[in-house]
Amino acid sequence: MATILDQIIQHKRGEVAERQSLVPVKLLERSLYFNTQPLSLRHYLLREDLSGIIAEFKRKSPSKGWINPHAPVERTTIGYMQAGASALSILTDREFFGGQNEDLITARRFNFCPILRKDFVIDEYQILEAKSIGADAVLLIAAVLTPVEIATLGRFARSLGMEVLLEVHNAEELDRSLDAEAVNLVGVNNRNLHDFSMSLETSAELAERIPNSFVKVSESGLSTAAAIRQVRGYGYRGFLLGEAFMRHSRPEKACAALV
Ligand code: IGP
Repeated sequence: MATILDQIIQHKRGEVAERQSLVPVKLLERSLYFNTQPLSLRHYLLREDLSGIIAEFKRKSPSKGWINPHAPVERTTIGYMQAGASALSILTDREFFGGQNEDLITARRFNFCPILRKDFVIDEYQILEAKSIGADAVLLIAAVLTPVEIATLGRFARSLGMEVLLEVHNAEELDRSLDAEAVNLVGVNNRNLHDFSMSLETSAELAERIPNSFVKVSESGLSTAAAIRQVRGYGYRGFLLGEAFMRHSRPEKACAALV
């Protein structure tokens, strides 16, 4: 049976082909942001004066359904940063997460901080697109990419000055995907994208297998300051939180309460 991840990737292939025929690479390269220097997510996460929190803007998800269809991007992202988040993660997938590129463009317009474009990257076109809308970093998900794809896509993003967060869920994905020239941050997803089961033990188990040259990010299922302290103790310097904030009508207030 096709898992949700298979469905997302299948849909994404069609979407990328469609987008590509609508907006050719030549046009992306002429965008305002194309020649600007991205901010370093790594540096922001390692700064001792910041929280390490990557605050996510996510309207819905396959595991939770609608989380928050109403919160405006401007107020939420500005509020996240004023609350003390280190960076933003913006879901741009429309079909499964209710996002759009325009959300990232809006967040970019109002915030000076690293912005991660959260989507399912399978093609270099999406990396050019990320750059053209002002993203500083892209996500590559090991569960849906071969080692060669990770190396190629990651190096391509790096060649454009962006940083790459590699997402893994188990030791096998980690061991086959680590490429220092393609990836500079490693995210351990506490949520299994195949069956949505969640455990902070995943962060505990994988921490020591990740060389210290990569900045470690713990993703998903974090909702309290205690949980963040716990994974910080395992060596993580980045903490990606979405639902814990977005399930409130004013997500930025939930962020302020936690930082
Ligand atoms: C945030 P949570 O449990 O705080 O809402 O999780 C983030 O980690 C999650 O949205 C996520 C994600 C992804 C979404 C992690 N990896 C890949 C889409 C694609």
